[in-house]
Amino acid sequence: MPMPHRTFAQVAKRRLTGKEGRERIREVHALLDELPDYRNGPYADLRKWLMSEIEDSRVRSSAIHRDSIAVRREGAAQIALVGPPNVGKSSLLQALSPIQIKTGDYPFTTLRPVPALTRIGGVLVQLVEIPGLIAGAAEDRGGGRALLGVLRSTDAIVYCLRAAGDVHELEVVLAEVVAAGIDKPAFLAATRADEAEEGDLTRLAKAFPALEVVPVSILDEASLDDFRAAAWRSTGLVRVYLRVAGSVDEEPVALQPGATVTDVADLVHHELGATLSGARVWGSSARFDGQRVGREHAIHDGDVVEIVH
Ligand SMILES: Nc1nc2c(ncn2[C@@H]2O[C@H](COP(=O)(O)OP(=O)(O)OP(=O)(O)O)[C@@H](O)[C@H]2O)c(=O)[nH]1
Ligand SMILES: [Mg+2]
Repeated sequence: MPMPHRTFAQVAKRRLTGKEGRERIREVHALLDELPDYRNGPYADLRKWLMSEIEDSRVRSSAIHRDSIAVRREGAAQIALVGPPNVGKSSLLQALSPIQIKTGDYPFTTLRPVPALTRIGGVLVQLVEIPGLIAGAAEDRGGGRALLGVLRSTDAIVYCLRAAGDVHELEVVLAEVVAAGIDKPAFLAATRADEAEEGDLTRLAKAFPALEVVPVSILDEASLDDFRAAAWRSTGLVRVYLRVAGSVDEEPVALQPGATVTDVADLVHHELGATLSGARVWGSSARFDGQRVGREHAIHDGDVVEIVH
């Protein structure tokens, strides 16, 4: 038997008294977990009230947490995941990396940016979940300015929306990003794609014509591979495999778009960059396997490069 709803409300209020910030939000989450899962009636009202408590606490506590929000960059590129709450951002991070992160069937499970390293085609890339960008974020509502600050320094953005979700929810987030003057390479992950209905993807593509739509479900390994590929493309980086004494390294190195053979040599050893005469190249930038090229030859993603002294 669940606790009568009036008693629950009293208990909840008592447990929240005197708690602020993260502590209060943690208590609200604990209460939500204990609340019977009715979709209508007094328990549903309690759920709604608790949800609004989370948002209010976030707004109130943003000032306190403002300076502890920075994310240390790691890996060859940093990609931010943004979107409305509860679309599965944390679940994606969890599916793509070894980190343990809290996920939950309610909004604002994640309260500050969470980084996770993932390996894409042999290169380490940092994904960062940016939680809780709400309407008014660009004016600092909900600590939005600091969250947008993290976004400002990333290399690319993945906008996340449930495939079956309401486009308006993402429009709100996009509007805040635009209002903050942030413009990055981006795509749209249509999350929880296993729950999608016919026509959902077309609907999203129509609503966000500037964004490539990539359906993804944590239950579908192939869709996670598609997500990785899209994430890699969004960085614009190129991968190069070094060939030394006839054998090719398994792990590629990552370079900025437009990188030349000299940049590759620089990565290996700075002096090498100064002294090389050229390289031999296999891959799409070469006209034939092992083509001899000069120092300024621009390499392509996936090329194999052997430095020639
Ligand atoms: N069916 C299905 N459910 C998913 C998928 N990804 C996430 N979920 C569920 O969606 C809910 C929300 O997931 P989270 O990963 O916590 O979402 P979030 O976007 O990080 O949410 P907040 O941090 O609260 O903003 C959880 O109940 C997940 O189990 C998916 O691919 N398919
Ligand atoms: Mg989350």
